[in-house]
Amino acid sequence: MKKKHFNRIAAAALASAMLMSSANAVFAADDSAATGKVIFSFDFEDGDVSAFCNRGENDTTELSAADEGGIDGKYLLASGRSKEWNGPAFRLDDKLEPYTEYYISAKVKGKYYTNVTLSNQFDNADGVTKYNNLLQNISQQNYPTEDGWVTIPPTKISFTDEMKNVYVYFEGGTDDLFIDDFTITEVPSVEIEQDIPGLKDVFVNDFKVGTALTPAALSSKPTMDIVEKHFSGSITAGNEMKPDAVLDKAACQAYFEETGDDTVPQITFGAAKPLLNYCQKNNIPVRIHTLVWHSQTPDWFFKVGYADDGEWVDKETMLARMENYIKAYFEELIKLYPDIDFYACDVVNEAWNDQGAPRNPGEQGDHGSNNSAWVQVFGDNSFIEPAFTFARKYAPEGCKLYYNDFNEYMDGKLNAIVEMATDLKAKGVIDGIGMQSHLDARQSLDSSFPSVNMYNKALDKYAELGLDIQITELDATTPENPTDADFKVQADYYKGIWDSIYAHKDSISAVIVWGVTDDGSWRAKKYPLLFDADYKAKPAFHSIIEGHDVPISTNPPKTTESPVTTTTTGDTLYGDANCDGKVEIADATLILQFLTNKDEYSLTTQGMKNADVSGNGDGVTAQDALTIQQVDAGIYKASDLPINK
Ligand code: 9MR
Repeated sequence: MKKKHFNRIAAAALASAMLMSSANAVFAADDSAATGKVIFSFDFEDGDVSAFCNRGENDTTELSAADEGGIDGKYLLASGRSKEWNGPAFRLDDKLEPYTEYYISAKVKGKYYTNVTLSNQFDNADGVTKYNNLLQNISQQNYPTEDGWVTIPPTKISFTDEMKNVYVYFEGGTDDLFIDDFTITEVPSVEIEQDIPGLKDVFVNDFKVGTALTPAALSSKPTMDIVEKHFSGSITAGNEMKPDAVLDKAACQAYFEETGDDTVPQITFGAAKPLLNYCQKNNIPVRIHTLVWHSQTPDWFFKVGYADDGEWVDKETMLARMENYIKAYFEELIKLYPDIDFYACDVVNEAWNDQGAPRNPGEQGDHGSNNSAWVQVFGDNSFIEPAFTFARKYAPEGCKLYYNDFNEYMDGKLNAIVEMATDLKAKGVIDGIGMQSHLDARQSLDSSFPSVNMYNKALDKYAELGLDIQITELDATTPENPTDADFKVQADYYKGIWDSIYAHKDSISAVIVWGVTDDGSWRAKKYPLLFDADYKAKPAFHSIIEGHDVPISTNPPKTTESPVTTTTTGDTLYGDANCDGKVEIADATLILQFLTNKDEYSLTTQGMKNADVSGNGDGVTAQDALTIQQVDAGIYKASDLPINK
């Protein structure tokens, strides 16, 4: 990479011009089909490491450009690291665009035993600093090396506009780290299919069609294009509105210490905010998932003093905690998002086992554990009714209340749900049943489970209750390593299930598919969704709309973001250095290329005029390229050009 032409060009041209980033980062002109356009590339040959920093006051890392032991000239040396978490770090949100996917790649060298992690740090919407690992176990053992230099494969990163102080950093061990060829490229954008109808539009007169999302999806444009076109009837937060995401342990304990009252749980929607902001902005109704569940609910919630090692509280205390939790949950949602249509809420989730009995008492344990701390404290499933009663009391108007479960077609569970729902209906506290519908398409339609017939019978039973039904988490797996034939069975199975849903449409108000593309599913290995990892509609998608009227999409086909255009003065389109009628990054690139190598790159006379956007009248300079880049970054409007007239 070091030898590539673009690096030298840009390094030279930008040495005086890169005000936007604090360093002479390389704003490159390379367009590679595999990894996308190069946005920054540092080879450190100019000795400048100022774009990198350590991780704050307590990080002892010192950064310098060194050349002893490098692959090819200089590199970034991170020395004096006294803690595993010490940097180096590189800030992203002041240089890159939110909602855009980038690849980070680099070469790293440590000791032969060093295990590096590429991590990400950011402040969330509540100003709380969060961390996550992008790539772990980067070591000489695990990745190809040249003389001990480990080549990190392009690793995806993206962020939303609510995330501030977004950094990527290298951590691991306390030895010196060497970094070279640190490169950021833009993941090539993908257009979703426009010649298929929006799923939500096909069934617009029948039921809402929606999906589940986690915040990471928000920064994937093609994913969100699919959401907008097909699933914008309803959004469920995949994890962020569950008790473990909402309950704030430190705040619970602090409140208890301050007041002596341990029945007023403290909550936060920090994790859900990016999703809820998206729904608010796009006017998308939200399903709340979920209030009372045995899983993804911390044990300390049920313990004296909210302490991990505390005793279980008594039933009375837990009832008070439950009421105050549900009250705070709804009050906070209404306060934060008065405009969102919270139209449905899973009040209680998965309380009955397949045989129709309560779960076992006990701590939560591993995922999939049958234990329930609710049963531990209440002795049985008698926590269900108060949960609904409190939800009815505090839920916003129009928010329907559901009992939600999987394997909802198994006889034992089905009967228990019907009995419970009949009672709750008589008490006026339940509105519907959520059928999760995590289904399995197998080798043949006959061996798929549940059979379409079994599923259809369950729908009949729930419909007979006179309550609403929502299909809340639909997915249907293929076998592992599926063949085309398996995808065909999956399509036929989906059609059978969907037709059965459609036949009950008078009792069904929403159908939610549990995820957007197969690779993002919780059962990714078995390709259970309607869109593949390349954002293409699968046979299953086509099968479920077959036979239905296909409306003209209410969303006009979306194209990639329209390039910025400027006002013109005579024939001059300021910023349009390459005279293609648009002002975009390519114009800045051409200016830099032109400045560094006029033999290879030229500007037309009109291009020269168009390019002179900064300090207008002083000819074409690197400052002009920077100004166009700043337009692209939203710092200036295109209509502001030329600046400094
Ligand atoms: O989709 C969720 C996945 O990201 C979590 O790892 C998992 C952990 O419990 O929960 C998944 O969602 C579950 C939902 O909340 C309830 N029904 C089963 C879903 C799949 O496990």
